[in-house]
Formats: sequence, C-alpha cells, structure tokens
Amino acid sequence: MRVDIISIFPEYFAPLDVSLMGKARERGILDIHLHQLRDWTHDVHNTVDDTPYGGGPGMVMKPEVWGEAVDAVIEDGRAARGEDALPRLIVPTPSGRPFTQEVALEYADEPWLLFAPARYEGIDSRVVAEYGERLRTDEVSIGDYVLAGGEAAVLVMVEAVGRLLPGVLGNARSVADDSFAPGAMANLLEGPVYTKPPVWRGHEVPEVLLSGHHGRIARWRRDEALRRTLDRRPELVARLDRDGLDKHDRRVIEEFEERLEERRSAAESHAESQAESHAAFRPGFRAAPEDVAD
Ligand code: JAH
Repeated sequence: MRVDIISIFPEYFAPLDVSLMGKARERGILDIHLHQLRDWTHDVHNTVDDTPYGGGPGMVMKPEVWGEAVDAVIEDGRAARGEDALPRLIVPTPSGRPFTQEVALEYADEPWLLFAPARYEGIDSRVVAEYGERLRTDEVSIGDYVLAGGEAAVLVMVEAVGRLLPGVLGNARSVADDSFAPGAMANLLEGPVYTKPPVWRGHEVPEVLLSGHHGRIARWRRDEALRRTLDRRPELVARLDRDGLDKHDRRVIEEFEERLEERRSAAESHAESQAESHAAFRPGFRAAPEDVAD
C-alpha cells in the first residue's frame, strides 16, 4: 500500500519508522511518502493560512496551496503506479464521520491513501468540494475531542490500517480476535489477560485459565468480555445481534442488569436519606441572615 501524507509538520510522522510500522516499511508492505505542504507556497514567507471570511477567531488554510500540493502528489503517484491510479483522500476533522475498525478494514483494501491533516481552524472547504468531485474523499474523526491539528489522527489511522495489511502481523489470528473485529466476539470488548507468575503481589490469576479446560476457558473469556462490555460500553451490547447471543450470554446479561438495578435502588434510597438529613431541604427551614451571601 502507498500512503502519502501532506503536512506542515512532516517530522511529526517519525514514529512510523518504529516497531510494527517500521518493519512494514522495511519489508515494502507500507510505502509512506511524506510531503512538506510549504513546498507548494510561492511567497517568501511560505504562507499556508489566512483570516476566515465572515470573521471569527483563528486562521484557515489557503485552498491554492493545498490544491497544488494534492495535484502534484497525485501526479507523482500516477507516474509510479500507472496513469489510471487515484488515491483515496482522507481529511481528519472533528466534524468528520467516525473512524471505526470497519473503516480501517475498508482502507486496508485500498492500494493508495492520501492523508491531508490540517492545522489552525482547518482547510478552506472548497478543497474537499473540489477533490470530492475527482477522488473518493472522506472527512473522518477519530473521536469527539479537538486536537491541535490532524497529524495525530493520521498517525492513529495509519497504524490501525497498517497492522491489517497482509504480512504485517506475524499471527493472522490476532487480527480476527480484536475487539471490534467482525467474527464470534464482534462488538465485544476484550476481557482481562494474564501471564506468569500465577500469583503477583497477592493477586491471583483466575483458576479457570490454569485448568487446561479449553471449553471452560473459552466460555469464561466470553462471559468476561460480555460483563466488561456491559459495564463500560452498554450501547455496544444493545446493538449486539440477538442471534449471536446464546442462553448463557442472556443469563450473564440478566445477572448484570439485576446487579445494576440493586445498585441503582440502593443509590436512590441513599440520596433520599441524605436529602432528609440535610437541614436546608426540610420544609420550614430558613437560613439565618448571616448565612446568606449578598
Ligand atoms: C484540529 C485540524 N477526531 C479528532 C480530530 C481530528 C482533527 C482535528 N482535531 C481532532 C483537527 C485542528 C485542526 C484538525
């Protein structure tokens, strides 16, 4: 897979030389081309930004510079990969569609990705309008928070996609078993994992994992995955395919919901008794004048 990244901070992508992504690049599985956006400016200050039309805070990235940069990178890629080749253009933005494992799998099937991370308040919207007519173009968000720019989001996406490429992970099973990967444990978070020693600082490894009983181990892992998902991501359980749940799963869910209801009810009576013992909430209570701020 060829990956082009156009940024005013190409140095930001040094981590892609390391570890799994570094090895994928050495093996030629991942062919990453970094570009300095400012190479396509024409003024002495290498200006990439300007004030927003309509006013408001911050600066917006100029469309001409991005247009020349993207055109040049497309031409360079076509010279290497053939005149029919076109990249998929990916622009990270907090207002984009969510980047999920499904999207990562889709991108892993592409021969060529072009990432355009912005700084400041983003890129003039006519750039996505223009390339949306010429390339498959996605504005994507890796989560509901605002970064200082799109570079960190590109690192995240390249790593999520890169590890899915054939030959990058040694063991093909580890991809299929991931939380969020389609398959038996689809849409469940992974449960806890353990290695030696069997007791560490008084904490024991769950006995079932030492039993060698593969059927019981698989069942236990699924139960733990289900309980953890119910606790941390209940909306994922609500979306679970009902056909993908067996009787035992339904029992685990019921038990969890019973415990949740017990806790909710206990918290409610606790809140009532708190209100009862709090003088300010008793009918007829009047604060003394010295207790009232002016
Ligand atoms: C911030 C340009 N979904 C995370 C995300 C992606 C991009 C940006 N922020 C958050 C961003 C400033 C300028 C992009």
